[in-house]
Amino acid sequence: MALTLACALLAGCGEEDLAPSVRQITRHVVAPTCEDMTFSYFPMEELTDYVPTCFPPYFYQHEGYFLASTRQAVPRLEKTCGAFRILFLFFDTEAHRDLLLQNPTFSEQTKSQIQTDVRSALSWVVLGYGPQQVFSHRASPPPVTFLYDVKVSLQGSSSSLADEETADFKNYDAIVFLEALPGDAAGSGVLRWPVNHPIFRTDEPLVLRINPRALSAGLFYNELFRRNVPVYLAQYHVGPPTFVEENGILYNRTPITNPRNGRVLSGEDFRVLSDMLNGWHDVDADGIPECQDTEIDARPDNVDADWVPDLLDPELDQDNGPFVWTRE
Ligand SMILES: [Ca+2]
Ligand SMILES: [Ca+2]
Ligand SMILES: [Ca+2]
Repeated sequence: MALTLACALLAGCGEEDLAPSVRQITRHVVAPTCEDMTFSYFPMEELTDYVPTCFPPYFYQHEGYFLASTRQAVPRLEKTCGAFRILFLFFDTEAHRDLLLQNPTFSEQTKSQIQTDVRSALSWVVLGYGPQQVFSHRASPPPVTFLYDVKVSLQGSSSSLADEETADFKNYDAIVFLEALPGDAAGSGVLRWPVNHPIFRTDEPLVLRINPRALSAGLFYNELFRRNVPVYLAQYHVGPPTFVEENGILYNRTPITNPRNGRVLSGEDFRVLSDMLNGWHDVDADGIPECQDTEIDARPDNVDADWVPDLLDPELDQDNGPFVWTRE
């Protein structure tokens, strides 16, 4: 009975052709696959975004990007491991300095230095954003290092940037604009610069925004990495919207189900899924995280040798995972 049940839960159980022992992984970029470069136009609040017609409308149903043909998740950073060169660009206005002074993570010494030498103060702040601090929610950081530059612009906001101020953007993996956001939001995930360019234009720089009042190592992680990949896979079923108040805080507890096995995903499942889609998980337990692993071994708990353990996997005959890492 136990074996029958195990087979019932593992779709593909007993089907040899679904269980290759080793698969080669090749890295690709998204752009070259998108041959149809006709854009649809969507007004999105203050932003204007262009979505190529070869991309699916999943974008509005889920947080994240997916390919229509394979429904693979599409990351927006082209890498999630390795050495990252990041520019913090502060827009030096009185209002933005006031927001910095309200930042609860800054020391009194930093706050007094903000008044006299804001670039130097911010340089000291980001010097403290090492991998241990940025990934403090994990037992150990993934294979990521950071090199930071800090610059100050006398423009009021990123919308007034002159060409000469953006000329060196191409030297960075991402540029963090430190400025106020619409609706007093704390941050926004990465976008291509200029912002009306499509996300897959890999020749354009990536920028993100953080409110100076909210700048912290944790928020920097959230905007650069966590929001870089989908929160859940496009195939999952989203249940009726459910909000629960606990200790005065409203939590979104909408059930998300893996349609293949009926599993309702837990908070821990989502945390692991975010790691997996960023390539930091080690699904075949060979000691090499997926973003550096050139071969994924099939295992009993991952018969299709993709990036997603079968418990969370919506399809055992599909390669589920980000598009930059696909099969030969
Ligand atoms: Ca591995
Ligand atoms: Ca799998
Ligand atoms: Ca799969």
